[in-house]
Amino acid sequence: VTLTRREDYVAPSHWIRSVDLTFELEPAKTLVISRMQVEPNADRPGEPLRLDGEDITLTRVLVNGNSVSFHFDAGQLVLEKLPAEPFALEIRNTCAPGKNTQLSGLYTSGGGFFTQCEAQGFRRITYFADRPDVMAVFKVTLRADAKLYPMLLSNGNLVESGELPKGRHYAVWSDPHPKPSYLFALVAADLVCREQKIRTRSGQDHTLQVYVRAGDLDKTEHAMNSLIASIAWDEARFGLKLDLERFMIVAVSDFNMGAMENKGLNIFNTKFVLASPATATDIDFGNVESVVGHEYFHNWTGNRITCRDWFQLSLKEGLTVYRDQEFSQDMAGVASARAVKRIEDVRQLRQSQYPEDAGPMAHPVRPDQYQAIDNFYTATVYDKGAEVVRMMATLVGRAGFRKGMDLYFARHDGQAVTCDDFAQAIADANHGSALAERLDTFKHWYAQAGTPRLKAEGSFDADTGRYTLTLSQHTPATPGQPLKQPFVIPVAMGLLDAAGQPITGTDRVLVLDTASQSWTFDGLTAAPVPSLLRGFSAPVILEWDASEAELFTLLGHDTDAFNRWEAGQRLAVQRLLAAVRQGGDLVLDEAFVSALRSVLNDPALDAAFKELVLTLPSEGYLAERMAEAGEPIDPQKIHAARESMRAQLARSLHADWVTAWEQNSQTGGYRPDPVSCGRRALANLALNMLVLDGVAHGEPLWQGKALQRFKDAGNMTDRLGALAALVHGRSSLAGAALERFHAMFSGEALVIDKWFALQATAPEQDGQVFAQIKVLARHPDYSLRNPNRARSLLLTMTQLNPGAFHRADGAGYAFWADKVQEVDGFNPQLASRMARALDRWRALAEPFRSHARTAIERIAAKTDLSGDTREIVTRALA
Ligand code: B3K
Ligand code: ZN
Repeated sequence: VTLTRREDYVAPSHWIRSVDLTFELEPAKTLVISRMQVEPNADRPGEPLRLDGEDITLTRVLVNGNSVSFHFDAGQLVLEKLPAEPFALEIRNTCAPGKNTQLSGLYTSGGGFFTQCEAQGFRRITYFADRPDVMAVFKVTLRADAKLYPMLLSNGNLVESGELPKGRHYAVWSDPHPKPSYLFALVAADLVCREQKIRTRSGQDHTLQVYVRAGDLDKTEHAMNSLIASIAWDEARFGLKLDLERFMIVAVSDFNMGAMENKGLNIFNTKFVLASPATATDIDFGNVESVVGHEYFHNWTGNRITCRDWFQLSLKEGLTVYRDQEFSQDMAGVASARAVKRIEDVRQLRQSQYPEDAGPMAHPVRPDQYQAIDNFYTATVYDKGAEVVRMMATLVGRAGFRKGMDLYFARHDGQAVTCDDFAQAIADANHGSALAERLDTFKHWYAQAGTPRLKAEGSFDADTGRYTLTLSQHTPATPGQPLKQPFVIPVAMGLLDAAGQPITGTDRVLVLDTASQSWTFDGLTAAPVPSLLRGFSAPVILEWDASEAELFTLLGHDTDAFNRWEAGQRLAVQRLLAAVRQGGDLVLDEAFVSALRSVLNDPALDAAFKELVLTLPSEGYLAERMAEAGEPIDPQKIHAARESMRAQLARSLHADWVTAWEQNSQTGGYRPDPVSCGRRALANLALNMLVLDGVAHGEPLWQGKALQRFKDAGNMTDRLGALAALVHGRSSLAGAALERFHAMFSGEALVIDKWFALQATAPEQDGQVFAQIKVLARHPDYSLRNPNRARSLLLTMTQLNPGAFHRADGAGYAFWADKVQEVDGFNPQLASRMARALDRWRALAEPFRSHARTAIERIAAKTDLSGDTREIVTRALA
């Protein structure tokens, strides 16, 4: 096991200035010829050239046309006694794309060839200095059977194409922009394309193309529109223009993650390209827009300016997530829709990043070491990284952030740089700002893992009319980092009076940069209600002993939509955890119910926001809250308490759910805009509650209505929502509806994924859901080989259905361990992702904890376990 350390970074011994690649494409054996112009690094004269290679067969090495001696060391090809002047290096090797089940490097999917090179897939194609600080100009010749692979694509511009003997053809592509090897891509497949010519604001002409399989063309309009919108947005908001004549997106159904930003040739998981009203939900439409945006925005933040080394991954990922979040907010438009998107992003951060930061995989946004870099494409690097960028933007203001970005590009365009370079540019463009004044302290966000606890205490002195707010911070130890320095925490806040009205002049952004600090507010006539951390201005855990009255005031009146939602969640969490602790029944109080009723019936609020407020905190979120309080997590007690609260809200708000359904269930012709998406979401929640209540009380009315809705639905959001109401409500009508759904969409892989996932999220009762998941794992349509399908059942269960996964008999863990072992045999990246499911095992109560340890140990005992999965289980058991 080798550990790579950030502090060991050294510049490369040689630069590779250009690469001319020729591929003779065959599934069983592809020949690769690589002709490189190599230049010794003047700072490291006389050093050997070490080239990375993995699972490929070397056939020839020529330096300036002559054969040379070489040897292998630690998996690298080592060339010694090389010329001191620039030289030509030619390498020939073969690889076997048809046998590449890892989906990293060059592989086949659905009869075509596709690549995935980030982070270290290029070395599985040919020998190369496979590191992001080596940037070369690529020219690529593809040769393949013309019938089987009519489309031959690579990065940049098509310069030549034509016929070859024996039914083959070729294409030559040239990319003028120097790039690291991880941004290389090729596609050779039988695809069709939607094309659109555009002229941008600045008057440049471009050709945009979305390539898919023949039957999928009618599902590409939304991706194309999202791409056009992304191009316009980046130019308008950041002054960043498309620098290529042609920009292509290709969809592939076997893909380890979401999508990949290869220069000019983005390759996407079909899940984030294909969308039609009949097959995709509102959430899918939103995801397509944000992922298309994300990959497009990488063209500047990632491709034009890339990472010096993989420890700097958040340089491009944190920044690009921030950019795609802002894009989606701008697309949503009005303030209330922006707030909904912000709440969803924060919910995601807390659901996935907070547990990561509290568990064995905790690492800084800029990690210090790794065994397998693929394990560090994490919620911390992406989502917490985006929060770090967002805090910078808060500290320098919107215009200041734009100035900082401009300076970043002016300084570093065409370079491979570090997170320090980015932060420095933002600070240097904003002298005297709250960021520039404390940049070194701010950068602890890059270096220290763990979620800070922000404690807030207020006191009011009636004699002087002064309110004092004291903020203090503390960050728990994480693996390898026992002691933490204080962070710079921007706390957006304001004060409300007891009636919930904002107190003029109290809105501000406090900047806490020490262990503890106080602020005063004068001229008050009564104790105010503080609204703290508005818009979730920092990725911390706010420890604030709010009274029930304060929370009700915030829920009912705060001007900040995020904190209104947050107050509702806190009220729910307090009740749920009290029930878990007492082990007794949960009896909902009228105050809480009527506060939720007011939100549900408030004509001034958006449906989307109502749906968020009325959705209870997830079981995973509740588990983390228990762990934060130092209490062992009992997933079954949490599940029982939450189910009980859902049932009571279904009952006590029955009339209000009916109204919500009646007002929101007809949205007319399908459009995925924020208003109609919000209405569909609320209608689906209402239907879910009404069916739940109907089943509980033996009333068939709403089950029948749900079935009718399922049959009549004009779009997938309504159809799946109705089906979910039946399945999640355990209606006796669910089985037949599921069968019908399966038959309706048998040719639609992405919809069949939903069919598996829906059943994997059904609320557990007496082990029936887990039993059904095991049955589904043997369904003829189920397969671990396709990552989307594998995830639809397994990751859905482990991440979203704690009640089914965490069983007192440990059978859920044993099932998981079997599947992780199996997948590890052919796709280590997918296996190591799945292996993260029990990261938090130490926080579990008995008997879960002991069963979990046994299951992890069983995975660890597999002798030929991949390096990726080994890193995960070793850290879990450490
Ligand atoms: N940069 C890719 C992720 C690559 C993951 C490699 N294991 C997608 C993205 O973040 O845009
Ligand atoms: Zn990215």
